[in-house]
Amino acid sequence: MLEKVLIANRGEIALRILRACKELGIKTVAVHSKADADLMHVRLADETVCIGPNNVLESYLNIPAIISAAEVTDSVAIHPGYGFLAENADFAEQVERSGFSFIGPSPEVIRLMGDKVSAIRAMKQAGVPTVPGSDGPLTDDHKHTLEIARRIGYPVIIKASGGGGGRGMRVVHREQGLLNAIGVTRAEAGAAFNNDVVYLEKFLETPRHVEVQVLSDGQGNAIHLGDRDCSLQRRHQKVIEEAPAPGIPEEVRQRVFKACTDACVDLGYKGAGTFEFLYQDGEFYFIEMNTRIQVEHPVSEEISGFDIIKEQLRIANGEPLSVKQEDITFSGHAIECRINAEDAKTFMPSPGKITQLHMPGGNGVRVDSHIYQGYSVPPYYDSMIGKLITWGPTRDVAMTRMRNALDELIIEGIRTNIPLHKELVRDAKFMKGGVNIHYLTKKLEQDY
Ligand code: MV4
Repeated sequence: MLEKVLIANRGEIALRILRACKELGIKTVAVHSKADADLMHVRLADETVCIGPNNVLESYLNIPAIISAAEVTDSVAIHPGYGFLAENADFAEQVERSGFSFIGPSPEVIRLMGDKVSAIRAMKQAGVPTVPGSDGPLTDDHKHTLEIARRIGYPVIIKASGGGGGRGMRVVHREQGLLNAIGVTRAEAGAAFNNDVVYLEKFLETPRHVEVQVLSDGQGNAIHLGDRDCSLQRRHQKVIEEAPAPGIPEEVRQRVFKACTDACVDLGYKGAGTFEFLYQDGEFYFIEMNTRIQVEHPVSEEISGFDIIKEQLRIANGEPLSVKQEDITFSGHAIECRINAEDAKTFMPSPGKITQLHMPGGNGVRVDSHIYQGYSVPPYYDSMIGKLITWGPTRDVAMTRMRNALDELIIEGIRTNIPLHKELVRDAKFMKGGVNIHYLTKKLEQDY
């Protein structure tokens, strides 16, 4: 097995990776900013290195500092977690050039998927269903562009190839607005991503966000761990996720799962990955692929009984997948509430000291969190302080367990979004299942 892994992240995911390493007998190195010396995983790691000041640019995004830390500790591999450098192809390349394993796909595949035009082209080629669109960059042939949009039909959406995750997009409802919207999106994309390539898709008005978790060993084997519904979101920040996605016909799901695993084999994909789809009117449409572990991976683990992070570590060690698809059996339903240190109504961050803490428990309850009583949530980083995950044999039981677990959860000293979650798990339409990506925004504009 890998001898020693450097965890290039912080918070709950750093602790999650540390736990997986410990289960596999791998030594751990925690790297942290000045403000993060008292993180839980830093206490538990075999070795720790302070890589810089509070500012993320000088710490968690500081590539030379992270690689130096790997060198001085004799680490053999680096796990990037999510966010920060997780999908930075240049980082993956420098990690490998310095003689360490990057726990994730090759720099080439990260780069391919980071460019949305090339990602969509590769997926379409591999047989994954995509959104009707320009199938490539828009050119300065305006007449041709107008023809493409007219063929697809309005509304259309202009997207930056270097964007993703909701950055660099513009919806166009009529032909009169198209060319101007393309110009503006192109200029913004050039400034934001140093890449002014834009493309066009049919704009789907009421889709759900459904994604497929995959694992592949880069040796011709790929499996899926089913789907997740992440439609409950606000400003591209997911709030509650669940697995499986409710109410999708079994043949449709199995068809998209097969397309995803086939695409992994096609790409020579290595590691964990997520295919993001929009799902509307019974059809899946690929939009992006994430080449990292995701925040919401626990709901897939809960319905499959499979540890995704441990498998990432085995794959990085050069092992073939430890299971075949037939060995994975799906059972029941899982829901995840992201717990944030923020005001439940204004969404303003609320850093500070946690003075009282009580974690819920019992059958089917999982808490992935690094917080403890007396811990101070620093103001410099993402406000997510943990995830509450429940499993049940049915969606109703998982939902009931989530209501009960949220009622047991006590965090004092800071404001949290727990009151919002308590409201959402009692919302009749959410409880029914299958709400679309606009549901939460609309609900927040009205009551609550
Ligand atoms: C879309 C779309 C509708 N039609 N593409 C936003 C994030 C990025 N991953 C893609 N996004 C969207 N692409 C077409 N052709 C609507 C969105 C979208 C969205 C997607 C998933 C989750 C939340 C969203 C919120 C607003 C818009």
